[in-house]
Amino acid sequence: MRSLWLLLCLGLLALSQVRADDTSDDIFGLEDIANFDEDDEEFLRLLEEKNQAKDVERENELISKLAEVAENQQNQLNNPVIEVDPCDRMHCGAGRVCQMADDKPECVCIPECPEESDVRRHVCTNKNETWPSDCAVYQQRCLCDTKAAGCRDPDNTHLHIDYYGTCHEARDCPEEDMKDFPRRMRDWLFNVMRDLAERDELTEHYMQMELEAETDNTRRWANAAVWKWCDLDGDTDRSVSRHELFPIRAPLVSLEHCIAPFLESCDANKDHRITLVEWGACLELKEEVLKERCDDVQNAVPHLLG
Ligand SMILES: *[C@@H]1O[C@H](CO)[C@@H](O)[C@H](O)[C@H]1NC(C)=O
Ligand SMILES: [Ca+2]
Ligand SMILES: [Ca+2]
Repeated sequence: MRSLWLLLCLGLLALSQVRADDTSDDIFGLEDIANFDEDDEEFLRLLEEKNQAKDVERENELISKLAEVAENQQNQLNNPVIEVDPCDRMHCGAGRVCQMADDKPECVCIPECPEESDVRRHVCTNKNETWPSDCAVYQQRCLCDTKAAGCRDPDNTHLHIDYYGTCHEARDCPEEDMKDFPRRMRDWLFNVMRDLAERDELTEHYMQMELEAETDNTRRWANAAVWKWCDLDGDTDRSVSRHELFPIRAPLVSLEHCIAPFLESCDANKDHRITLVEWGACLELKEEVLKERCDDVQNAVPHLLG
């Protein structure tokens, strides 16, 4: 069971790295876990692999960047001509890759996306259309942004992923399920945080908060809630926008029918942003236990990589 939490949170992490835009029925709660079939586990495993590959990519990028800086310094001492692949320095957005054009690096639409045969890799867009993969959606948007031949509809400049999985009818979240949802969500967040701590994948600051959550029952859920809220707040403006909810919402909509209405309910004043006070209230945590303790270091590396 523990390993499933792990897979889940790694899956979420994987998706959280797709800081691009915007998206399976029961993940939380122990009974629901028992309903997970092997295929679901396999899917989550694939997400984990994708995530690990991304991490490695990121690390490699960082290492090569640092090596490049060192090399440049060396070259400047030895030799005024610096030779670096200009594409190494380019960071193209989702659906784009770097290519040389007239000796200049340029971001172009990704020519081809990997074939996806797994229906769970399908994505449902804001236009309620099923696309074969997230890559295909980003590629399409790029083609439309650049007015290229492959653009199927000029409107597709606004195409984004609403959720992972094939498009389906909106499912009801029965009142009894919704009532129990905050508790399940709290437990789930705590379990995710604990698993990350066990794998030594939290920053020092969040490790400390996890330890506190383990040892002090009054802090157990509060610390996990604060951590996740900080984690979602990618731009550190101390509020979670709709866009920033993507990593928690998109992968779960098809799996967990209450997640969408739950997240809607968190934005109590409907200003499209979730403050820590709103987040705490919708998780049914007392305001006095919620202290904003974000670790801005968590976002330092991605920012550095641009
Ligand atoms: C989205 O598409 C699905 C299947 O294609 C359909 O069942 C559903 O009613 C559509 N939803 C909306 C909001 O149109
Ligand atoms: Ca924010
Ligand atoms: Ca709000």
